[in-house]
Amino acid sequence: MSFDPALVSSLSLKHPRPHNANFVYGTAGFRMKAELLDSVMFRVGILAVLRSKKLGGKVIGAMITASHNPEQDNGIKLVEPLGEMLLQSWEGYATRLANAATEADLVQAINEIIAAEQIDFGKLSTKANVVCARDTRPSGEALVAAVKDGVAALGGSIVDYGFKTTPHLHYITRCLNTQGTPDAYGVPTEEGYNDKLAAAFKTITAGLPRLSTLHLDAANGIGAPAFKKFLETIGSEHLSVHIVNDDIHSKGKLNSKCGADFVKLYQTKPEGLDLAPGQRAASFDGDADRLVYYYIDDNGTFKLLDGDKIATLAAGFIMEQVRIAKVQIHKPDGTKAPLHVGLVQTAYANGSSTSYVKNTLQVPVVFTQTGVKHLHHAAEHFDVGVYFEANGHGTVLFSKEATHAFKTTQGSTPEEHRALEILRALADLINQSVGDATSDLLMVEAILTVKQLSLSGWDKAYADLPSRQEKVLVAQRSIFKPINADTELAEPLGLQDKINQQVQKFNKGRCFVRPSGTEDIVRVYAEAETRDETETLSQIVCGIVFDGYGGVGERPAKFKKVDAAGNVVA
Ligand code: 16G
Ligand code: MG
Repeated sequence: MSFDPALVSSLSLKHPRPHNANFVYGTAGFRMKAELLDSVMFRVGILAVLRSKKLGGKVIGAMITASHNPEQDNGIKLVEPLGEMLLQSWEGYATRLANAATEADLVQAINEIIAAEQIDFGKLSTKANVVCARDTRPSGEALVAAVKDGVAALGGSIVDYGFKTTPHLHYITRCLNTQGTPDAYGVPTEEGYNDKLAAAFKTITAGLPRLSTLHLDAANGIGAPAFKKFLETIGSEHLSVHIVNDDIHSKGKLNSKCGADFVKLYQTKPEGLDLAPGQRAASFDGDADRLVYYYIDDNGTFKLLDGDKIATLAAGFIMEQVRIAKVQIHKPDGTKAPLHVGLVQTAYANGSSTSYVKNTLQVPVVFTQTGVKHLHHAAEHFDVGVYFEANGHGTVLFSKEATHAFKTTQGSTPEEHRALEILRALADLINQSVGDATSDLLMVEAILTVKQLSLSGWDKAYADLPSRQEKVLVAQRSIFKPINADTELAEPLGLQDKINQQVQKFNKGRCFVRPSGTEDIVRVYAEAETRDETETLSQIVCGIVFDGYGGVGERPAKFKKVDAAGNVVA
């Protein structure tokens, strides 16, 4: 026997599994009401050890957060050695461990994983290493203790980094695993992170006139203290940010009527922020991995600059610098080739942004399923892979060849030197391991500073099509089977035809239905040429789903009714 089943059992008894619970490791790990999570945390601790052992003792991250969810929720996700999300083929093991019904079944599940993955558990040289951190949720402390017990149950070691943003933990994990190698990513501390980003930001913006103050809504979450520390590091002469919604101590404030998710969903400014026309503002979500910008225009209209706008700003700017610097990739056969720039979006990307990227920027667009891991992997296929979800989660990935080319290209004019300097600094400024609100904010501020661009100036690139997102409560969301990067449904049979029949009645109409991976609902996204058309399309499809596919609870009056021929009757 390669581990001590008695130890696993005795520690597991301290973290009993709730009866009748069914846990699924979903898009963003386990996420639910915090009171249900104790046993899950313990078992994820076990899984982290197994993953580390499988990878020869590499450090695995465990982040305890429920992101933009309300304060009573919590969750956990594991981080791979280079900062990516847990390998998808291991998600099933997470689910298996979490649902093991008894201590004996848990021990059996561990043995199954060891066998399936051929983990040499007894090998003493591969000590398992785990690092963990948590956001500001009050439930976090006890849940961290449960993770530690899980790690201890299999004899692994764990270092607790305390309160950190999700991107901090991804960064730290990557730094720890690359220390002392040619791919060394940085000093594995929050201070190391702040120093690295501050230096890169200063390089890009040196000598340029400063932008006006940015008002930052930190969602009353971990982003508030984290960004304050960053501002102390960089100094107010380099960056002027005024943080609001920074109350991490009062109960119930986290993500409540504030934060990136709230602003994106309701297309309105958060509570706690007085926004005057012309002022610049941005929001983080509760664990500081999402970012959206916004402002009030001269007509008093709220204008959102979401993940699509951030992606297009970044892609356009990087392409411009690459062009100026005349950077080329050195191929293994000795020839040179232009950098391959690409953009990754999901079905939630506004149709206007996709047209702008394809037609104006002339950059190829790839669509993936919702969920950062899918976008991240697709972006890895480019030399410069820009990926963002419309909700503000994303980053830019540079291939090894691209970073090498930035470093080795010798510019011959001052313009070329400057563009190369910017590209090198961008590769440091942009978090390569995961979408990161702090790093993304600095990237946007740096680009806007170089271009001396206002938010309305940035916004002019293209006009969003009106869009609408609705939730429909259904009895069983698992009957909805999305295909084609979530843009269509294979099942329930016939539903997609009904949606298509409606969509073609609307100018620039687009609509899709997908089951949420984080909430027990189905989401309906609609887009059309005008706000009224968008609204109508949305309510028709919501009605079709609710009436024909298991809607539960009170039927929202705004949902429209259609007859068998697809005509709206009410
Ligand atoms: C999670 C995902 C996010 C995705 C969202 C979709 C990560 C780290 N986060 O928050 O990328 O947009 O889920 O939620 O993967 P939904 O399935 O409820 O629409
Ligand atoms: Mg988040």
